[in-house]
Amino acid sequence: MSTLRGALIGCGFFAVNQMHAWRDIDGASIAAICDRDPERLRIVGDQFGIARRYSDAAALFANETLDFVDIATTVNSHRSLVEMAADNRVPVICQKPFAPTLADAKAMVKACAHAGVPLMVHENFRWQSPIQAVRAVLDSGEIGRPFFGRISFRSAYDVFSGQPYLATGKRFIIEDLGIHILDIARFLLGDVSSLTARTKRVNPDIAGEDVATMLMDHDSGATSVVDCSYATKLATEPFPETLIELDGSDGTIRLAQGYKLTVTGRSGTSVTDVSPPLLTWASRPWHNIQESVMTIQKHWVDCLAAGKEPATSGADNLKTFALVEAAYAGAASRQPVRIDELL
Ligand code: NAD
Ligand code: 89V
Repeated sequence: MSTLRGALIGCGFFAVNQMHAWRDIDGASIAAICDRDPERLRIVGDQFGIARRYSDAAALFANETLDFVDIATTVNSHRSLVEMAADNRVPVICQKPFAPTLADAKAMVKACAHAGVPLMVHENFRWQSPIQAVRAVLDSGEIGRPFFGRISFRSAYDVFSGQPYLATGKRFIIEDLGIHILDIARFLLGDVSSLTARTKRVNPDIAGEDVATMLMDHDSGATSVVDCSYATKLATEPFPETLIELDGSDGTIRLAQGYKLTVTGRSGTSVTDVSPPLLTWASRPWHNIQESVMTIQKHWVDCLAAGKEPATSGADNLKTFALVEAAYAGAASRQPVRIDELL
């Protein structure tokens, strides 16, 4: 397979993980980088030995011949950059949250479809190996037909020191973190028909909500609860683990803190350690997320090579993004929200 020539736009806090992963992936490499902050451009360029550096994305597209572009900027720049990639006929990966609004997200999907350009959202949590392990048990039929799920992320980890912008936005936990957990719920239990939500702000020093509880009806008939909190102080801090309970007609799955997977089903009970590997460049507790960055980027390379739509394509992500919009609307109105009316 020939090596795909990529560029990265946005050299901030999280992009460093993406750069490490690109360095380790066969079949793709980053030839050029772009950031409007010269200091970030210098730091990432020097760390990864990238000489071709741009402060302006338009100049990057004008001067480089690219097989793909990886957008790792924060949300407000996503639409203009994705549309720029589409105009230049360059396949594009865009970090989550895909867009500030569902209307923007739909426009981005349309622009890429119109240009015939593949589009993947870097929605990586479903690619974490413990989550994939849960999905494999479901697919094996061991617990029968799932009728209930609880997908939970509760923590008091200081995310604001690495990502200060998270403290200032009107929207916080649902837009930034809940989006991952809602995507996991879709990944495990299928698409959603309606959602009811409640939110709270416990931390007085931030602008947005830091607690959210969502109840969802899935098309499959299953019911799920997705609960997220950054105001939950526990004896052992679980960040960034997603905990899962699934009840099926023939058994149960429990993914508990410490990456302990307990399955009770047709063949009895098994307990497995599904801890993610610690990649050479990774560090605890982020290694779970870091491994999923590697996996999703490999998936992109495989899909581009095979001409296949990525699992977390722009079109797929609209269905996750609709849950975010529904959660904010439903928390404000205190009414259930129908998802098909948003899509
Ligand atoms: P950051 O602010 O540290 O980095 C963003 C960088 O983009 C900055 O260096 C900024 O100068 C640059 N930038 C912004 N607009 C630009 C433009 N138009 N052209 C060129 N450069 C531009 O932010 P971050 O914490 O790295 O987050 C980036 C994205 O990654 C966000 O969307 C965030 O939600 C997401 N994120 C994802 C995960 C995950 O697990 N998937 C984890 C953390 C952050
Ligand atoms: O994954 C993310 O988007 C991160 C964090 C895990 C801190 O919420 O912002």
